[in-house]
Amino acid sequence: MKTVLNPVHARHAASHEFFRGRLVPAHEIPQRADHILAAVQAAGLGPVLEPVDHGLAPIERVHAPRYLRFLEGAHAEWRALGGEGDAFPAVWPVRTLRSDVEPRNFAARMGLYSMDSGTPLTAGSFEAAVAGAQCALTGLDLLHAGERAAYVLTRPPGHHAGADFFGGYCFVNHAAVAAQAARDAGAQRVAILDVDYHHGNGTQAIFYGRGDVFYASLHGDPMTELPFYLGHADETGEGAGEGANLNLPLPAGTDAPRWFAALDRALDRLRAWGPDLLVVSLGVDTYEHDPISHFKLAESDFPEIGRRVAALGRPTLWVQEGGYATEAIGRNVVGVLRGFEQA
Ligand code: OKP
Ligand code: ZN
Repeated sequence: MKTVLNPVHARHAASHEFFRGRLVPAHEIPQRADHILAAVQAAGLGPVLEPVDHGLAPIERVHAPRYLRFLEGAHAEWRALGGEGDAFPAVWPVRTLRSDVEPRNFAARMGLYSMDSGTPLTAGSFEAAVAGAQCALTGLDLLHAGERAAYVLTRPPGHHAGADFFGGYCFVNHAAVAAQAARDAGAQRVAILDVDYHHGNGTQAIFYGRGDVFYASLHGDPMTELPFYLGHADETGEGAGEGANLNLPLPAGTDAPRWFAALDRALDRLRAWGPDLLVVSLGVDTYEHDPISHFKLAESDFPEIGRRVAALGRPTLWVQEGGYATEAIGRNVVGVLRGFEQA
């Protein structure tokens, strides 16, 4: 399997994140991708390619142009106002406040375009995230050229990013950009399977009213896990999208037998729906030793994910999302991909 590596991922390098009122060392760090790359090479998974630049147009098919413009200049604005280090939002337009008017004040715009204070915005965040989307688009090109699968090795992750907001460590929704680009290239039905520990609220919201892109996710129950305000089982899509969204929230402590039972439910639905192409949001923060998550998959369980996804028999784009046990992340990711290849 070919890997498309984001060559500028390390330009997004947060030193700290907020956790229980304190700044603690960031979890979402460049070393994550370094460990994955080392494992890809050690396993001889296949060639590692650079992305081809597809420009901003395919990203604007998913993200609001005014959001992207804000993101591009946000860190410079923060610095110009005397902000030090990474930028964080402090105020949000919650219920009864207006989000249709874009304020001039910088802090107000930070809040308008974000979901949480847990996502440090650094000088290179925009560049790294946009390059991640280019990797996803390049991976899609590989499928169009006849590859059975491709792996997009990028960070920061993407599935929490909505059409016009960042959050949950995410800025640009790479999986959504790829799914939309696949539709624009002629695929009639695209499925996104999200196996990250967290619900991909951004991806779900982007396609919620559409019947041409199915979003299926198994994840930590939002009653206790980020993104908290989306990801419940009763969210089944709306309008033309009714029936094209599947959420399988699972309790903390979920072990491999129960997790794979949920994966099979999701795969059964996708099989019945019949996608032309599959995008997998591949988070491995379901790992038992992940520092911020609470599922119980062992390293030896990850290849089985690849095997079961392979049984769907669709061209598959694997897009990297979470996974914060940095030392193990490479083995877990490559385990999935080799399981797929050997199936
Ligand atoms: C992104 B992805 C710990 C709180 C963590 C953010 C989690 C984002 C996960 N300090 N909050 O879905 O892996
Ligand atoms: Zn996650």
